Amino acid sequence: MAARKKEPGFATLCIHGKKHLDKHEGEKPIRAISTPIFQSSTFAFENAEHGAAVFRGEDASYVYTRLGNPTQTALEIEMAYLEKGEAALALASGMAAATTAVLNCCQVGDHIVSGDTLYGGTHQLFTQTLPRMGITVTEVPANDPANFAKAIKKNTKLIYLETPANPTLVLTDIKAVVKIARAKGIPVLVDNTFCTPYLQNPLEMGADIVLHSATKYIGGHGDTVAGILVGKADWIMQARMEILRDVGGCISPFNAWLLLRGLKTLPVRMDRHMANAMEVAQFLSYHPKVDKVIFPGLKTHPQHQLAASQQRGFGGMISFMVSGGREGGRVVMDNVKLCTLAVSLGDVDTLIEHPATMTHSTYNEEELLTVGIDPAMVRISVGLENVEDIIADLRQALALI
Ligand code: LCS
Repeated sequence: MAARKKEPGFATLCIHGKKHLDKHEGEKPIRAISTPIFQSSTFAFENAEHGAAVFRGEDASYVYTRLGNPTQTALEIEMAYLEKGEAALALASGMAAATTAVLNCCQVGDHIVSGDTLYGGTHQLFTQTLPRMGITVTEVPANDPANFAKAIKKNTKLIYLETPANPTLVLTDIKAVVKIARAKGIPVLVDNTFCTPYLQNPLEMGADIVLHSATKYIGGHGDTVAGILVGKADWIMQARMEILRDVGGCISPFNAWLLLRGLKTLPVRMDRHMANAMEVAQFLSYHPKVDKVIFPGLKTHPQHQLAASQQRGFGGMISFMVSGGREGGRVVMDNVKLCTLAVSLGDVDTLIEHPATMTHSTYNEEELLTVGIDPAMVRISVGLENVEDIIADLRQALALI
């Protein structure tokens, strides 16, 4: 019997990709090791009939970078492959990806059910902007799948999950929610930003759409803003040819290239983020000035078992509450020297921020308390520095409380 061809490992795929778009017609054959940046807004037609055929949809040649560009395509092929989906669409930001996904699923009069802890920008989209367009959203505690079942209405057209959620690190049991949604024919979207495809593949668990703020771990170096959607080929085609075409949130070729470069080191970076985060979480959990540490890798996390079974690792994000409440948190954030006080996450640098007044200031006081974003909560995106240096920095800042 012929041996089954073994799939290359994740790290190999991140570096070598599924397809290389690096062969050019030139004076000499070229095989670049890095995908070229096609820094071109438009693409020439061979003749008038060729152009007309492209616009009739009979020829798939590149037309215009808002609709597609070879560097974007290389990224989309790679992301679809890593997320085990049929196709992907690269966009200008994670929020462009969220808006594109919602508009591709819903119209006026439709309804979405989502978890109640989301990135603050997504919460604002759901509670302010979409209702103005006649799309309503019910946000429910995401740790119990039954809450999603209860909130579904006749006009529900999308279930939107963020797991682990920003910044409370609440997990949602993807398979359980998919089961509920399937019975009603409702698509499930999972924002996989915190895990990346290295740690979690929601499509393999039955979800229909994966979303990334690629600004974070995919890019990984704090130098670009971008978003990705992965899903069925026809859904992605509609998102590109209707929503992206009309709303216009396309990614630049250069940013697509930065993400391709970021992907090459994704597994190596994630391993180090996770190892560092585990040590930082342990340090914090034994520190006398720290009241509570939220990290899915700690046994004290109420969903530690779900994290261990649903994910292939616990990620690099930690939230913690220091004694002295909000003022204690302020002392830490104002006195760190190595860690940078900044929003965003998933960068090589360790970033520290205050969700209640920064990333999640779109939640009002009551909502913050309901969803568990304590005013004393400090969020840390553990970077790739030597972990002893990160810990020493936090130790000296905590000593000032
Ligand atoms: N989804 C998640 C889970 C996020 O954390 C973010 C941004 C987005 C979507 C939106 O992506 P963007 O448009 O920024 O690429 N989260 C941020 C954060 O926690 N700090 O700054 C941005």
